[in-house]
Order: sequence, then structure tokens, then C-alpha cells
Amino acid sequence: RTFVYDPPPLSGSLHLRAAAVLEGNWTGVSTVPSRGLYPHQWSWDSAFIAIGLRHLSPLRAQTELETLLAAQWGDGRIPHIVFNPSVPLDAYFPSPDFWRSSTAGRTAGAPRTVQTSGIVQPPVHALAAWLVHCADPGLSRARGFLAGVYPRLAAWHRYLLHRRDLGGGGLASVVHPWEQGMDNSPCWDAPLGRITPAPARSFRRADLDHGAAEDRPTDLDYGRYVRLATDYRDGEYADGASEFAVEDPSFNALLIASEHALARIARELGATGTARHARAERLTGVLIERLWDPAEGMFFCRDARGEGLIPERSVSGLIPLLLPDLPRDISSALVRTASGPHFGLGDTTQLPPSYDLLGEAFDPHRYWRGPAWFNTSWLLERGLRLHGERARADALREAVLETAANTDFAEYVDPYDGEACGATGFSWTAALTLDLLH
Ligand code: 9YW
Repeated sequence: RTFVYDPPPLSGSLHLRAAAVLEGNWTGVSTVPSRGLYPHQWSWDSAFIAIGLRHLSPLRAQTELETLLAAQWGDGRIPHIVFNPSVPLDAYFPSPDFWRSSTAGRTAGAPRTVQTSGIVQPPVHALAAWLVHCADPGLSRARGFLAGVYPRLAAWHRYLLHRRDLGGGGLASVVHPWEQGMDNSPCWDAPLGRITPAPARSFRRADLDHGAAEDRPTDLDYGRYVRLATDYRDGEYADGASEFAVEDPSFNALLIASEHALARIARELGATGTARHARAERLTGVLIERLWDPAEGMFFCRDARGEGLIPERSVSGLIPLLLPDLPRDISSALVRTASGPHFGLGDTTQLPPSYDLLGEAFDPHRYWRGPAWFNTSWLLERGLRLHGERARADALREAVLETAANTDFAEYVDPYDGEACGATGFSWTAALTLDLLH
């Protein structure tokens, strides 16, 4: 019999298991995405991690974001990786000696005390900061959390909307597939095909020490990633010259959602926030004008160095469902597309795939070319709920929780049967599980 002061152990509970993953991946100032595969701090991972961590420790969640923002560059960019100096150089490629942030990044204002990469990742940070604040406003105010992060987040958005408007239409462009976060998505095949790969012998992949080669990007893709990053570095990370420039729906939708969050933060700090809300609304209009395809019922990437929209269906093109100001016909069309044969939501798939089930390049196990990921599922769950699709949101939430539990918080899964791929004990999977449990 259990006694009220001695309840039965909850060790089997999903909540405790998720908390244990985040505890194990915590370094003292931030959380690694995965102990073996990704031993440093990643930008959009940290934002998702903070969103879950706020339910365990609002202080740790605030610290996670503060550590990342302390590595911000003078021009406003938030680097996609902040390197941990105590991790050996060969544990991850490209390592600090590749990026050379403190020398090659000097003109762009890279920090002197920490080593970082020179590219960025999706701007989920202001959204995360606002959600972290809401978890414990008292602690947040006592620590001056929002007052501390606000100017940095504002500079980040300024960088993206000005220096990265490479298409000239008002949206931010990514200059490397790693920036968008979905590294080897078929969306990049055409624009990446124009890039001359770096010779395979000029670098050594560390990812293959940890992951199965058939679940990871190919060597040819890697050669092109290295070429783009090398050219960016050799141009001292100045923006404008990149041979690869793509306006991506998910990247820009996250920027807009974060701009709405920044408006709320401004308001909490005593301003009105109306100008920021208005800007977010205007950007939603620009996103529709530039990336929406009414015939296909989804958003597409625009190749800013090529010929218009890239005709590949990626989960990225559904993520704008996250936006509150979408016209009703667009949100309904997105829900229809998500539930149709290309993504199989609530029908043929367990979790929505990263790429078109019917697409020629679809591969259920290869990274961002088909597998389902937990961050994109979480974003869609939020979008469905926001637009009043309660039954679909509930079903997706259940599927996420069940798949996370059954795979020991996998990095990504087969979209049909939920089989684990990549690493397990993956931080954003655990963090977003926690968030959905609350
Ligand atoms: C890599 C850390 C990162 C994620 C990216 C994901 C992967 C790094 O891992 O990129 O070496 O391929 O694609 O979205 O932030 O989890």
C-alpha cells in the first residue's frame, strides 16, 4: 500500500523520462542537442529546448537563451552553433578551426571570447523568450530577463530583415541549407546543384561516426555544404554575394511568429508593441504574396538566384499555419493539404513527414527527405490549435507523445510506422514532449 507521503515511483512516466534526457544533456549553461552527435549548443535547438525546459526550471530555460545570445555577433546575427571549448576539435565537423569566427568574422562583429559558426538558424528565439517569461513572470521580472534579451532579439530581427533581404521583396533569405534547419531537404537539390562541391578529401565528416550513412546526407551534398560555407567565410561573412539564396516559408513564418512575440515582450517592457504587430501582419501578407501557391494549397520556397518557386513539397510549406493573421481560405487549404495524400496527417502517417510522401526524392529514413521530426510536428500542432482544428491537434499531440515514448526521444522517425532513426535521447524531442504534456 502506498502512503500519501511516499507516493509510488513515477520513474516510468513520460514526464520524468523527458526531464532525465534534458538533465543528461545539460552542460551547466546550455543543453546539447545530443551527447554523441551534436556536442555543442545549436541555435534553434536551444529555442525549442527552452520552450520545454521552462516547465522544469524557468531559470535554466532563461539561462539557455542567455548563453546563446551572449554569442551574438555585432551585426545582429545569432550563430547556428556556439562551440564548447572543452569538446575536442574532431568531435564535430565543421569545427571552430573551419569557421574561424574570431578572425574571419571580425568585420561582422563576431565575439572574441567564444568560437561560433558564421551562419544562422531559424529565428524561434523571441517566441521562446516570451513563452519562457510566461512560465514564471515573477522570476523573469526579478532577473530582468526580458529587458536583457529584448535589444538582442530586436537586433537579430533587424539583421534578418535588412541584411538578408536578398530577394528584395521583404523576406529573409537563407544562404546555406543548414541555415533553414532541414539540411538535405529536396527543396535544396536544384539551387544546390549549381554549386561546385569541395573535394571529398578536403574535409572529414564526423557525423558518420555516430549515425548510419543511409540515414544521413550524402558525401556529394556535404561537398556542396562545405563549398558554400567556405566561400561565405572567405568573404568574411558579408551578405549579398552568396550563390545560394532561398526564401523559405518555415524560416520566414518563424520570424513572423517571433515578431509577434517581440511585440508582446515590448509591451511587457512598457512600450505599445503596435508597430511590431503591424510589421508581423504586413510580413504575413508578403509571405503569401511571394510564397503561397493557391493551386497546390501550400507554401513553397523561392529560389532568389534562380527561377521562382521551387516545386518540391516540404513540411516547411505547411508551417505558416502557425501564423495568427492567415486568411481563412489559406489556413483551411493548409489543413486540407496536410491531411491529404502528400502528408497523410491523421490518415496514412503516424507523424507528418518532412517531405512529400509522393515526391520522387521521398526516402522515409534519410534525414530531412521524408522522416518525421518532432519540432515540425509541434509547430503544426500549435498551428492546428490556433486555427480551431481541435480534434486534429489533439490527435497529433497524442501521436507525438506516443512516438516520443516508444522511441526513447528519437531525433527523427519513419513517418509511417514511427521507427526510430538517428540519435535517441534527443533534446528538442524531450523538450517539446514536456511542452505538450503541460
Ligand atoms: C548537422 C542539431 C542540428 C539541427 C538541424 C539538423 C542537424 C546538424 O542537427 O544539423 O550536422 O547536420 O538538421 O536542424 O539544428 O540538432
